[in-house]
Amino acid sequence: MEPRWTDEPCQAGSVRTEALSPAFLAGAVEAVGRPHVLTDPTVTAGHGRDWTGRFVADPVPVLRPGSTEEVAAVVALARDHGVALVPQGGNTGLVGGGVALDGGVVVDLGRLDAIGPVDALGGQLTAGAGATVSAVQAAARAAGWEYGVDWAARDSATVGGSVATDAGGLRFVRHGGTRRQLLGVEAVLGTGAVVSHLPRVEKDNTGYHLASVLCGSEGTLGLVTAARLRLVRPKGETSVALVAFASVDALVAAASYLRRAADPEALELVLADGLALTCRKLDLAPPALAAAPACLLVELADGEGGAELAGVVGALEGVVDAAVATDGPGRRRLWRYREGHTEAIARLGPVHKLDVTLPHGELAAFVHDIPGLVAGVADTATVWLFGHVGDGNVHVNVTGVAPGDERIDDVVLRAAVSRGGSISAEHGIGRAKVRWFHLAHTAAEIDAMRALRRAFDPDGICNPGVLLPDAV
Ligand code: 2HG
Ligand code: ZN
Repeated sequence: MEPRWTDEPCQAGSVRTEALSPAFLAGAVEAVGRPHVLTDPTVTAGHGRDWTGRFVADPVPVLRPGSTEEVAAVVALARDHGVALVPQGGNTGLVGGGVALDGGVVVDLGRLDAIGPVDALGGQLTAGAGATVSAVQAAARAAGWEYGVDWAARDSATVGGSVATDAGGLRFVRHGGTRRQLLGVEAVLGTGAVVSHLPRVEKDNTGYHLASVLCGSEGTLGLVTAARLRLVRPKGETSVALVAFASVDALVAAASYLRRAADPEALELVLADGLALTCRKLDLAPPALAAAPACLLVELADGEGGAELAGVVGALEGVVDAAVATDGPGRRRLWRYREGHTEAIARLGPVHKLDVTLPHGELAAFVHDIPGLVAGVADTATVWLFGHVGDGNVHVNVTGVAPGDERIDDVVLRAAVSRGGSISAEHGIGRAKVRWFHLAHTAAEIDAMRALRRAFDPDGICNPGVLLPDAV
């Protein structure tokens, strides 16, 4: 099914209106309790729009289960009535995967926000799907550990969403993404079965790792209700540098050198235009740096109050200037230039977000080519590039074009693939990239995924229209 874009009128009588039937709603009230069945469009509107502003759904009921048993009751009800379930956490998704564009109901898992005790010896905890990433980080820190996954939406984004999309984030270069932290999950599958494997042991190779299968499945196999997460050692004192480079090529070479020669906590790319926009839109004083086309943000464990990082930066080639911060406020100020990009760009209107990864050797050429390639298909477009250079992950944001203008997506995704890259690094496929999924996998792989989906969700109620090209 084609996504409906914000500039297209809504069709009356869209699919799966059974969700609005009195019998379904009465069942929903029985399953989760009357206060947790939201049907007033003024209340549910926020659940129908994701962070791109590009995917906007007609209002649908929102169900708010408060336990795994209630989620199971919702799945049973949905199977009986043939109603699609769209799981939602903090609704910070960027690919239209968490909004009910094709109707059905939204299942808001925010009430499942309990965080269990930290196993302080083993470095693990169990978090409900609705726990925010920042709440997990705080619980880990309070017990002398750290959670290895982090990104700007940490206060809204949830564990469930992070598992569903295999979210990557700002620390991937150091700790990997969500899948690498995931020891086990509890979930209600589309079959209605509750699977709960939340092991207290780190090494556990007992057969299929269902947690890995569900991780990145974007709600198409079932609804994740809790996750057992591995914690990492605290990063201790760090210093942050914003390093201005004479060219993107020099910056990419420096990032590669730093991955080999140091142990960076983060390696992030910002370009001059994105930096200027972020300062303008968020009212930030620009960094005290000489003008340069590109900056690398480096965070490094630094027991010497900045001296270690200064030494490392001093060894890099192509550096024009650098600002180093060693205290909390200074570090946060430098990070804001990078983390503020999404918010600043959102103020320009709906955004095409293409979250691609490139082999490291192709990254600089890709960054050079993209503005010209996009201008070739839409001369009103403005391209914003930033991202996790340490992982080869560039966020291509395009503004100034219609939300439904897929020529933009097409040219960017094909450019990434033609250079050996991936069409999705960390945001997922959602509805936004279904059309290009075949660029990422062979027909045999897609068939295997479809078979898996049929086994987990025989009635096709789990986030239909998302991830795989055809309906199951
Ligand atoms: C980030 O790295 C997020 O800040 C969002 O993945 C990227 O807004 C985006 O395109
Ligand atoms: Zn990112």
